[in-house]
Parts: sequence; structure tokens; C-alpha cells
Amino acid sequence: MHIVCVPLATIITVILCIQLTFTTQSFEFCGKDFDTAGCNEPSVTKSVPRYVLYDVNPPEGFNLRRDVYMRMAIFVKKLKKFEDCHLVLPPWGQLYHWQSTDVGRQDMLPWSLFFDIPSLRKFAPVMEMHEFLQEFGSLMLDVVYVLQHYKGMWESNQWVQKFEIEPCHEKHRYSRSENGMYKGWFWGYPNITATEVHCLSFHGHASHLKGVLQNLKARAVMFDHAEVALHDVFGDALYWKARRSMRFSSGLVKLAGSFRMEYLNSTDETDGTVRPGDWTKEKAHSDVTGGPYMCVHLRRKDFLWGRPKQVPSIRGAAKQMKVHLEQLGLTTVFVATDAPLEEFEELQRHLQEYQVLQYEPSQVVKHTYKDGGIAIIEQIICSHARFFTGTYESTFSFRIQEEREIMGFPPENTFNRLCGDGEEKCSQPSRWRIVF
Ligand SMILES: Nc1nc2c(ncn2[C@@H]2O[C@H](COP(=O)(O)OP(=O)(O)O)[C@@H](O)[C@H]2O)c(=O)[nH]1
Ligand SMILES: [Mg+2]
Repeated sequence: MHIVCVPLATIITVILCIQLTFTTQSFEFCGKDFDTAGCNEPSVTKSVPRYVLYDVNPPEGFNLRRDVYMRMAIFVKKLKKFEDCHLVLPPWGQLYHWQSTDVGRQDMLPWSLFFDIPSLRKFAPVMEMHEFLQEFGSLMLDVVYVLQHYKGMWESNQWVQKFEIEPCHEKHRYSRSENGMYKGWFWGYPNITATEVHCLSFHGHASHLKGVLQNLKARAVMFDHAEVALHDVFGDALYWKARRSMRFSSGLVKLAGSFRMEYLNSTDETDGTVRPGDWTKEKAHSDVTGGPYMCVHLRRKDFLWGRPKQVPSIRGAAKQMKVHLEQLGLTTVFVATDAPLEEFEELQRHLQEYQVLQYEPSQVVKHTYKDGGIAIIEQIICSHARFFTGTYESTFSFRIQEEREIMGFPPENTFNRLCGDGEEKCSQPSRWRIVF
């Protein structure tokens, strides 16, 4: 059933539309292209907001998820010009890398644990899951679109934005229960269900998802595998605004600040990294000095077998660190790492003439902020170092580089990575410079 609600409708029409919405079982959308003639009217009136929910491919880590958030935030920010809508922040949980067993539960975590929500809101109309559930008043989402790549898309050299409902290429996480509703993985909430689930082959920028919503009556629409949608524009001013709005929660910033002051002789005043509390007031900076230490992001674990040629041995990493420390005239190195303690101690043994530090959280900090928060504290500490070197293709390292770009460090002190032991020519990371 396909019903078009006319914009600027009278109250009666609005009520009629709402009623029809709830009786409509199939949520159809206009053509493949949202610019198709006749498909331009916003289908949701001001008084009936749309809630855009999303999730990401389960094995993806925290820092790729942050990138997917930016794509969705930019999409919904643009969508807001056409209809009343909100982006629901997908609660964090059950990430592959969050393996600590002594920190309590690590699921259904709100974004406020890690990020400053008022800062996010200055960029896009976001809300936490609990706020959505309260406002929406139902645990039943209208429709889930499981995004998937078109088959054979990578072989074709034509770049056209398109989408359509197709048979699912892979088994998804939802199944129909006796009452006809779909159950499945909804960020760990056992009671959330969906009325419809479709696989949607999608090729294009995240904002092209607007076409899916065109004339769609559904109010709570979820996009699973949102990582399939690409950045509208990678690296433009809007991209960096979205990035700058991702300020960390004040508790994490404070903890990182205390560590910097106590162990690294580093404060924003002395390092030249004082920033306005409001990111929208932030100006371009250059030649920031940073604290008197170097930071290394030493990614281990799955990267050891995923990228064996580009990830050095501990001895190899220590050798490279020594060269940097000598060149910089520094004696302190902070190490952000997912390495087990034995590997960190081995690193210290190779660097005995230097102070080699790691962040060691208290039990209270671990319980409060969990694996995700500890990793962010380490990222903040690295962001303030005089010199940073990371790990090949690690999104954890990339996010540190972005943070340093925002603060205005010289690019040569930011876009570096450790080379693999046998790498003859070790290419350095692309310099994705900030744009204001
Ligand atoms: N505390 C801490 N955790 C890390 C570090 N490096 C990686 N991790 C953990 O491992 C995850 C790696 O996944 P991801 O964020 O996708 O980054 P990537 O896999 O390196 O691209 C992080 O989110 C952290 O949970 C580190 O230096 N310190
Ligand atoms: Mg990862």
C-alpha cells in the first residue's frame, strides 16, 4: 500500500496520515533515485518525527564505528532540512576487542560514557537509545534495511548511486517469530523487534539513503550494515565539523589530563593545546608543540596475523622508537597498546635508558569506563604528545591523527607509522589535513 501525505497538510490530513501509517503493513519507497519526479515531497510532517537507527557489521571495532557514525550524522543533518528527524545513537556493546572480564558488563553502553552528547548535538540531531524508546513509546521498529553491496559491483567501472530491495546475499541477524514480528540483534535489547526486514542492495553515499525514506511512512527505520554507505565527501569542511563535534566525555578528558600532568609533565597551557569548550568556536591552529613525550600506538593482537609484514616485532618497534627519541631529544615515551603485559615488558627491556610508560587504570576507572573508555584515555594522551607514530592501517591510529590535526600539530609529527621488520620501503600514512 502506498500513501502519500501532502506536506503542509491540514491537521485532519495529518491525523489521517498517521492512522494510515499504523495500518500500513508494507513500507514502500519511491523510485531508486530520490530525485525521481513526484518523489520529492517530504513524507513525514513536522509533528511526527522520523527516527533513523543503525548498526554496523558485528566484527568491526570501535574506531571504524566512529567513522560510520560520521557518515550517518552527516546524512541525518542533511535530512533534517527536509523532515523532522533524529539519529538514534546505537548503544555500544560486545565488541570483539573488549575482552576484559573484570570490568562488569560491556553491552548496551550509552554514547555519553565516551562522548560529549551536547557537542554531538551541535552538529546533528542525535539521541540516545533510551531517549528514543521513551519518546517513540514502543519497542517495535517499523522496518530494518540490511544494507548489502550489489553483486559484482566492484567489477563494474560505472559509478552510479542506486539501491533496491533484493534477495539477501547472506544470512542476516533477524528471524520471524510466531507473532510475525522479527526478533534478532538490536544492540543487545532483548525486547526490541521489527515489523519488517529487507535486504537492500546499496551503492552510494550515505545521504543517498534519503531516497529510501522518500514517501516511506515508517517512523522508526533502521539501517543495518550502515558501513556499506560511503562518506558523502571524505575530508571536506563538513566532514571535519562532524569529526570535531565528536568531543570525548569530560570524565575521560579529565582522567587523561591527570595522567599527562602527573607522569608526562604535560598540560594544555604548557603544551599550547588549550581549546574552547565549544567546538564550533574552534579555529585553525598550526605548529602546536604538545607535551614533552613521544607516543607510539603499538597495535598487536589480530594485526600480527592480519598484517604480519607491516607490524614490527617488539625488538623492531623498540629500535625505531629509539631513533625517533634520539632525533627528538626526548627521554619519555608513552605506549598505547593492546599488547599483553609480557610484550610491554619486553619493550621496556629494549628501551632501558628511556622512561617507557603505559596507562594503568584503577579498578574504579576500569569499572566505570570499561575497555572502550581506557582505549580513549590512551588516545587522548597520544593526541597531546610532541610526536606520534602509529600502526599501519589501524583506525585507532587514524583517529589519533585526526585529533592532532584538529589541535594543529605539524603533520610531520603526526602522520607516521612503525615499519615492519622486513619492510624495505615503508610508506608513511596519507596526510589527511584538516579543513575548516
Ligand atoms: N587500550 C587500548 N586498546 C587498544 C589499543 N589498540 C587497539 N585497542 C583495542 O582494539 C580495538 C581495535 O579495533 P579498532 O578500533 O577497529 O581499530 P583497528 O582495528 O586498529 O583499526 C580498539 O577499539 C581497542 O578496543 C591500544 O593502544 N590501547
Ligand atoms: Mg578494527
